[in-house]
Amino acid sequence: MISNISTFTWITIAILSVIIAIILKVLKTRSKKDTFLILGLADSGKTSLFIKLIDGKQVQTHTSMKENEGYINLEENGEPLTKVPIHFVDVPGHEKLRFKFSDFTPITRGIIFLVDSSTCVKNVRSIAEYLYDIFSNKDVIKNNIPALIACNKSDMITALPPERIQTMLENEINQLRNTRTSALDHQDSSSGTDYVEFLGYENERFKFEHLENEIHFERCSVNKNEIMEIKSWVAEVYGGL
Ligand SMILES: Nc1nc2c(ncn2[C@@H]2O[C@H](COP(=O)(O)OP(=O)(O)OP(=O)(O)O)[C@@H](O)[C@H]2O)c(=O)[nH]1
Ligand SMILES: [Mg+2]
Repeated sequence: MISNISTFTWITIAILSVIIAIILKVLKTRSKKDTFLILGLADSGKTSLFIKLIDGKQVQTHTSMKENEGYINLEENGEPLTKVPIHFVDVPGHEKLRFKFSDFTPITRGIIFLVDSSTCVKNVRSIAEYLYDIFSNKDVIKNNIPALIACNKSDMITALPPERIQTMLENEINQLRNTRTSALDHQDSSSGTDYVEFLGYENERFKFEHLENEIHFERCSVNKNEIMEIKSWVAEVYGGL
């Protein structure tokens, strides 16, 4: 009888240990920050980039209604750039769908934000608003998530260079910061639920370099397969080979 009980106890302990080990492994995998997000307004080239990273092909894309995600082997001229495949998530840029990006920020290692360099003048407000939401996201702040602002469609004759885009966005975010924070000043603050993150330094015009997060601007053209800067940046942030 005694030996039966102890056998039963041992089996129970063994089963429980296996279950606990599995739970811990799942939790660890879930909290691993190894995802790269591909964000940006609709039509900026996110899905084109996602597909190009997978197989180097250029395909006709349509506006996305849901995320594309997958593990991709990053390589250049047949040479791997990282030891393991990288998890990428392309989040649709449609205004009503883009908020989904925050579902992934707890597991995000880096953000690739695509800008259409040929239409960014007319879209500057929307781009700045999206960037404001990203850089005030609590995970992006807490985990100091780096971002690459990839100025796409550089093949277009109307494309602006990254330096011009950076200055234009800094000016726009500066204005947006004033509007967002002053709108709050005029609200009844008794509810205490509204909170707007103040980006950058107080009493100084906004600059990307004032953020804690590392931010780079690069030009690229997904259609012309000029995406080496994006791949190298991902490999560098991930830790390379
Ligand atoms: N000229 C040029 N066109 C590009 C480039 N990259 C993408 N495009 C085109 O831009 C259009 C939109 O590309 P998508 O990849 O579907 O854009 P998206 O960002 O996924 O858009 P949503 O899914 O609506 O958020 C397509 O017609 C692409 O062929 C580029 O480097 N140069
Ligand atoms: Mg898309």
